[in-house]
Amino acid sequence: MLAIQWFPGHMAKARKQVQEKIKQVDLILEVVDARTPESSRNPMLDEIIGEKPRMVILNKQDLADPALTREWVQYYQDQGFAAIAIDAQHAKRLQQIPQLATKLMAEKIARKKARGIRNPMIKAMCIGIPNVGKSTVLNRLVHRNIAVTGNKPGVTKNQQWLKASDNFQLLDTPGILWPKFASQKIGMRLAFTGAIADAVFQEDVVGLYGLTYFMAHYPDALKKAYHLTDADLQAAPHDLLVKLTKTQGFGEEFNRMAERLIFDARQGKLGRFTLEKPGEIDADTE
Ligand SMILES: Nc1nc2c(ncn2[C@@H]2O[C@H](COP(=O)(O)OP(=O)(O)O)[C@@H](O)[C@H]2O)c(=O)[nH]1
Ligand SMILES: [Mg+2]
Repeated sequence: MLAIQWFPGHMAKARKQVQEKIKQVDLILEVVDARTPESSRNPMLDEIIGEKPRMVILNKQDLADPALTREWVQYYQDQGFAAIAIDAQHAKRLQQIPQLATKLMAEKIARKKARGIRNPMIKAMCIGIPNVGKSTVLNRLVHRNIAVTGNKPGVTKNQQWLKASDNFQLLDTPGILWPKFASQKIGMRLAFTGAIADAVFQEDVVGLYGLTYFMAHYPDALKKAYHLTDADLQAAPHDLLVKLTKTQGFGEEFNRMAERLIFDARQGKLGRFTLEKPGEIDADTE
Protein backbone atom coordinates (compact mmCIF):
# COMPACT_ATOMS: atom_id res chain seq x y z
CA MET A 1 0.00 0.00 0.00
CA LEU A 2 0.94 3.67 -0.23
CA ALA A 3 3.60 3.18 -2.85
CA ILE A 4 2.98 6.68 -4.11
CA GLN A 5 5.40 8.99 -2.34
CA TRP A 6 8.23 6.74 -1.35
CA PHE A 7 9.92 4.27 -3.60
CA PRO A 8 12.77 2.12 -2.34
CA GLY A 9 15.20 4.32 -4.28
CA HIS A 10 13.93 7.45 -2.53
CA MET A 11 14.14 5.78 0.83
CA ALA A 12 17.70 4.66 0.29
CA LYS A 13 18.68 8.17 -0.79
CA ALA A 14 16.89 9.83 2.14
CA ARG A 15 18.53 7.42 4.52
CA LYS A 16 21.98 8.03 3.10
CA GLN A 17 21.59 11.80 3.30
CA VAL A 18 20.46 11.61 6.92
CA GLN A 19 23.26 9.23 7.84
CA GLU A 20 25.83 11.65 6.43
CA LYS A 21 24.44 14.49 8.50
CA ILE A 22 24.10 12.45 11.66
CA LYS A 23 27.85 11.90 11.75
CA GLN A 24 28.28 15.61 12.42
CA VAL A 25 25.95 15.97 15.39
CA ASP A 26 25.98 15.10 19.08
CA LEU A 27 22.24 14.99 19.52
CA ILE A 28 19.19 14.11 17.44
CA LEU A 29 15.97 16.08 17.81
CA GLU A 30 13.34 13.64 16.62
CA VAL A 31 10.28 15.72 15.79
CA VAL A 32 6.92 13.92 15.84
CA ASP A 33 3.30 15.05 15.66
CA ALA A 34 1.78 14.96 19.16
CA ARG A 35 -1.54 13.79 17.66
CA THR A 36 0.12 10.67 16.22
CA PRO A 37 3.38 10.26 18.15
CA GLU A 38 4.12 6.69 17.09
CA SER A 39 2.64 6.72 13.60
CA SER A 40 4.60 9.86 12.75
CA ARG A 41 7.94 8.32 13.68
CA ASN A 42 10.21 6.87 11.05
CA PRO A 43 10.37 3.09 11.42
CA MET A 44 14.11 2.88 10.83
CA LEU A 45 15.32 5.77 12.93
CA ASP A 46 16.57 3.57 15.78
CA GLU A 47 18.73 1.69 13.35
CA ILE A 48 19.87 4.83 11.53
CA ILE A 49 20.96 6.82 14.56
CA GLY A 50 22.28 3.96 16.67
CA GLU A 51 23.49 4.99 20.10
CA LYS A 52 23.41 8.74 19.51
CA PRO A 53 21.50 10.65 22.21
CA ARG A 54 18.02 11.61 21.16
CA MET A 55 15.28 13.96 22.28
CA VAL A 56 11.73 13.14 21.18
CA ILE A 57 9.93 16.40 20.50
CA LEU A 58 6.16 16.06 20.45
CA ASN A 59 5.29 19.07 18.34
CA LYS A 60 1.84 20.56 17.61
CA GLN A 61 0.99 20.14 21.27
CA ASP A 62 -1.63 22.87 20.78
CA LEU A 63 -3.64 20.51 18.57
CA ALA A 64 -3.25 17.35 20.66
CA ASP A 65 -5.19 15.98 23.63
CA PRO A 66 -3.29 17.35 26.67
CA ALA A 67 -3.84 14.31 28.91
CA LEU A 68 -2.60 11.93 26.22
CA THR A 69 0.37 14.16 25.44
CA ARG A 70 1.43 13.84 29.08
CA GLU A 71 1.09 10.06 28.79
CA TRP A 72 3.20 10.01 25.62
CA VAL A 73 5.96 12.15 27.13
CA GLN A 74 6.08 9.75 30.07
CA TYR A 75 6.09 6.78 27.69
CA TYR A 76 9.16 8.03 25.82
CA GLN A 77 10.90 8.95 29.04
CA ASP A 78 10.24 5.44 30.33
CA GLN A 79 11.93 4.17 27.17
CA GLY A 80 15.03 6.11 28.12
CA PHE A 81 14.67 9.07 25.76
CA ALA A 82 14.52 12.70 26.69
CA ALA A 83 11.05 13.84 25.67
CA ILE A 84 9.23 17.14 25.59
CA ALA A 85 5.94 18.47 24.21
CA ILE A 86 5.99 21.84 22.47
CA ASP A 87 4.03 24.11 20.15
CA ALA A 88 6.57 25.42 17.68
CA GLN A 89 4.02 27.42 15.72
CA HIS A 90 3.34 29.69 18.69
CA ALA A 91 6.85 29.33 20.13
CA LYS A 92 5.63 27.61 23.30
CA ARG A 93 8.13 25.79 25.52
CA LEU A 94 10.87 25.88 22.90
CA GLN A 95 13.50 27.22 25.24
CA GLN A 96 13.28 24.00 27.17
CA ILE A 97 14.96 22.26 24.24
CA PRO A 98 18.44 23.84 24.67
CA GLN A 99 18.07 23.49 28.44
CA LEU A 100 17.23 19.81 28.18
CA ALA A 101 19.99 19.32 25.62
CA THR A 102 22.55 20.79 28.02
CA LYS A 103 21.36 18.42 30.73
CA LEU A 104 21.41 15.47 28.39
CA MET A 105 24.92 16.22 27.18
CA ALA A 106 26.30 17.14 30.62
CA GLU A 107 28.90 14.37 30.68
CA LYS A 108 30.23 15.13 27.23
CA ILE A 109 30.36 18.84 28.05
CA ALA A 110 32.27 18.10 31.26
CA ARG A 111 34.76 15.93 29.37
CA LYS A 112 35.39 18.66 26.81
CA LYS A 113 35.81 21.25 29.55
CA ALA A 114 38.33 18.96 31.25
CA ARG A 115 40.26 18.95 27.99
CA GLY A 116 40.41 22.73 28.06
CA ILE A 117 37.55 23.64 25.74
CA ARG A 118 35.99 26.65 27.43
CA ASN A 119 32.50 26.68 25.95
CA PRO A 120 31.78 23.32 24.36
CA MET A 121 29.12 23.38 21.66
CA ILE A 122 26.28 20.92 21.45
CA LYS A 123 25.58 20.21 17.80
CA ALA A 124 22.11 18.97 16.97
CA MET A 125 19.79 18.40 14.04
CA CYS A 126 16.05 17.95 13.57
CA ILE A 127 14.87 14.73 12.00
CA GLY A 128 11.40 13.53 11.15
CA ILE A 129 8.82 12.66 8.53
CA PRO A 130 7.33 15.45 6.37
CA ASN A 131 4.92 17.94 7.96
CA VAL A 132 5.61 17.29 11.63
CA GLY A 133 7.04 20.83 11.95
CA LYS A 134 10.79 20.27 11.67
CA SER A 135 11.39 23.53 9.80
CA THR A 136 9.19 25.48 12.20
CA VAL A 137 11.05 24.06 15.21
CA LEU A 138 14.37 24.92 13.60
CA ASN A 139 13.35 28.46 12.67
CA ARG A 140 12.00 29.17 16.13
CA LEU A 141 15.07 27.75 17.86
CA VAL A 142 17.49 29.88 15.88
CA HIS A 143 15.16 32.91 15.78
CA ARG A 144 15.45 33.21 12.02
CA ASN A 145 13.37 32.12 9.07
CA ILE A 146 16.00 29.95 7.57
CA ALA A 147 14.17 26.71 6.86
CA VAL A 148 11.38 26.69 4.34
CA THR A 149 8.10 25.69 5.98
CA GLY A 150 4.96 24.29 4.44
CA ASN A 151 4.94 22.38 1.22
CA LYS A 152 7.62 24.22 -0.73
CA PRO A 153 10.79 22.28 -1.40
CA GLY A 154 13.89 23.60 0.32
CA VAL A 155 16.59 25.44 -1.59
CA THR A 156 19.86 23.57 -1.84
CA LYS A 157 22.77 25.51 -0.46
CA ASN A 158 25.90 25.02 1.54
CA GLN A 159 25.23 23.57 4.90
CA GLN A 160 25.56 25.90 7.86
CA TRP A 161 25.51 25.73 11.62
CA LEU A 162 23.01 28.05 13.25
CA LYS A 163 23.20 29.27 16.79
CA ALA A 164 20.24 28.54 19.05
CA SER A 165 21.98 29.53 22.29
CA ASP A 166 25.50 30.07 23.62
CA ASN A 167 26.32 26.40 23.55
CA PHE A 168 23.70 24.95 21.22
CA GLN A 169 23.97 24.81 17.43
CA LEU A 170 21.67 23.36 14.83
CA LEU A 171 22.25 22.13 11.33
CA ASP A 172 20.37 24.44 8.94
CA THR A 173 18.48 21.69 7.12
CA PRO A 174 16.37 19.06 8.84
CA GLY A 175 16.71 15.39 8.02
CA ILE A 176 13.62 14.13 6.21
CA LEU A 177 12.60 10.50 6.49
CA TRP A 178 9.61 8.53 5.31
CA PRO A 179 6.59 7.73 7.51
CA LYS A 180 5.53 4.34 8.78
CA PHE A 181 3.48 2.42 6.28
CA ALA A 182 3.05 -0.55 8.56
CA SER A 183 -0.72 -0.78 8.51
CA GLN A 184 -3.89 0.71 7.12
CA LYS A 185 -4.67 2.22 10.51
CA ILE A 186 -1.38 4.08 10.67
CA GLY A 187 -1.96 5.31 7.13
CA MET A 188 -5.42 6.60 8.12
CA ARG A 189 -4.04 8.56 11.07
CA LEU A 190 -1.33 10.14 8.95
CA ALA A 191 -3.84 10.99 6.24
CA PHE A 192 -6.35 12.43 8.70
CA THR A 193 -3.79 14.82 10.22
CA GLY A 194 -2.38 15.74 6.82
CA ALA A 195 1.03 14.14 7.28
CA ILE A 196 0.69 12.29 4.01
CA ALA A 197 -0.72 13.74 0.83
CA ASP A 198 -4.49 13.86 0.49
CA ALA A 199 -4.20 12.04 -2.81
CA VAL A 200 -3.03 8.84 -1.14
CA PHE A 201 -6.40 7.88 0.33
CA GLN A 202 -9.95 8.62 -0.70
CA GLU A 203 -11.31 11.29 1.58
CA ASP A 204 -14.54 9.42 2.25
CA VAL A 205 -12.51 6.55 3.72
CA VAL A 206 -10.32 8.87 5.79
CA GLY A 207 -13.32 10.97 6.84
CA LEU A 208 -15.23 7.91 7.96
CA TYR A 209 -12.19 6.72 9.88
CA GLY A 210 -12.03 10.11 11.65
CA LEU A 211 -15.75 10.20 12.33
CA THR A 212 -15.65 6.70 13.82
CA TYR A 213 -12.69 7.66 16.03
CA PHE A 214 -14.32 10.86 17.25
CA MET A 215 -17.64 9.08 17.95
CA ALA A 216 -15.77 6.69 20.21
CA HIS A 217 -13.30 9.10 21.84
CA TYR A 218 -14.46 12.70 21.43
CA PRO A 219 -18.28 12.56 21.06
CA ASP A 220 -18.78 15.94 22.75
CA ALA A 221 -16.58 17.65 20.16
CA LEU A 222 -18.80 16.28 17.38
CA LYS A 223 -21.98 17.26 19.20
CA LYS A 224 -20.77 20.80 19.60
CA ALA A 225 -19.36 21.27 16.11
CA TYR A 226 -22.32 19.83 14.23
CA HIS A 227 -25.18 20.31 16.72
CA LEU A 228 -25.76 16.61 17.25
CA THR A 229 -27.73 14.81 19.95
CA ASP A 230 -26.77 11.77 22.03
CA ALA A 231 -29.12 9.72 19.85
CA ASP A 232 -27.24 10.81 16.71
CA LEU A 233 -24.06 9.47 18.24
CA GLN A 234 -25.63 6.05 18.81
CA ALA A 235 -25.97 5.56 15.06
CA ALA A 236 -23.52 3.58 12.96
CA PRO A 237 -20.69 5.86 11.74
CA HIS A 238 -21.76 5.44 8.15
CA ASP A 239 -25.33 6.50 8.97
CA LEU A 240 -24.09 9.51 10.88
CA LEU A 241 -21.98 10.51 7.88
CA VAL A 242 -25.09 10.31 5.71
CA LYS A 243 -27.01 12.47 8.17
CA LEU A 244 -24.21 15.03 8.49
CA THR A 245 -23.91 15.23 4.72
CA LYS A 246 -27.55 16.31 4.60
CA THR A 247 -27.60 18.63 7.61
CA GLN A 248 -24.38 20.36 6.60
CA GLY A 249 -25.86 21.11 3.20
CA PHE A 250 -23.98 18.68 0.99
CA GLY A 251 -27.07 16.73 -0.15
CA GLU A 252 -25.80 13.30 -1.05
CA GLU A 253 -22.19 14.22 -1.65
CA PHE A 254 -20.64 12.19 1.16
CA ASN A 255 -17.15 12.97 -0.08
CA ARG A 256 -17.67 16.65 0.52
CA MET A 257 -18.83 16.05 4.09
CA ALA A 258 -15.88 13.75 4.69
CA GLU A 259 -13.57 16.44 3.33
CA ARG A 260 -15.22 19.01 5.60
CA LEU A 261 -14.78 16.81 8.65
CA ILE A 262 -11.09 16.33 7.88
CA PHE A 263 -10.69 20.06 7.29
CA ASP A 264 -12.50 20.95 10.53
CA ALA A 265 -10.38 18.52 12.53
CA ARG A 266 -7.12 19.85 11.10
CA GLN A 267 -8.24 23.43 11.76
CA GLY A 268 -8.94 22.61 15.39
CA LYS A 269 -12.72 23.03 15.04
CA LEU A 270 -13.25 19.64 16.64
CA GLY A 271 -11.04 20.52 19.57
CA ARG A 272 -7.75 18.94 20.54
CA PHE A 273 -7.35 15.28 19.75
CA THR A 274 -4.82 12.48 19.72
CA LEU A 275 -5.34 9.44 17.53
CA GLU A 276 -3.30 6.88 19.44
CA LYS A 277 -2.51 5.90 23.01
CA PRO A 278 0.60 4.41 24.54
CA GLY A 279 0.02 0.74 25.23
CA GLU A 280 -2.40 0.33 22.34
CA ILE A 281 0.17 0.60 19.61
CA ASP A 282 1.07 -3.08 19.59
CA ALA A 283 -2.35 -3.83 18.27
CA ASP A 284 -1.80 -1.52 15.32
CA THR A 285 0.11 -3.70 12.97
CA GLU A 286 -2.80 -5.90 11.96
N1 LIG B 1 -0.75 24.14 15.11
C1 LIG B 1 0.56 23.97 14.90
N2 LIG B 1 1.02 23.95 13.63
C2 LIG B 1 2.34 23.77 13.45
C3 LIG B 1 3.24 23.60 14.54
N3 LIG B 1 4.48 23.44 14.04
C4 LIG B 1 4.36 23.50 12.69
N4 LIG B 1 3.07 23.72 12.32
C5 LIG B 1 2.52 23.82 10.95
O1 LIG B 1 2.66 22.55 10.33
C6 LIG B 1 2.96 22.69 8.93
C7 LIG B 1 4.24 21.94 8.59
O2 LIG B 1 5.33 22.57 9.26
P1 LIG B 1 6.82 22.49 8.70
O3 LIG B 1 7.70 23.16 9.69
O4 LIG B 1 6.88 22.96 7.30
O5 LIG B 1 7.04 20.89 8.73
P2 LIG B 1 8.25 20.03 8.16
O6 LIG B 1 7.79 19.46 6.85
O7 LIG B 1 8.44 18.93 9.17
O8 LIG B 1 9.45 20.91 8.05
C8 LIG B 1 3.07 24.20 8.68
O9 LIG B 1 1.84 24.65 8.17
C9 LIG B 1 3.32 24.77 10.08
O10 LIG B 1 2.85 26.09 10.20
C10 LIG B 1 2.70 23.61 15.88
O11 LIG B 1 3.38 23.44 16.90
N5 LIG B 1 1.35 23.80 15.99
MG1 LIG C 1 10.47 21.45 6.25
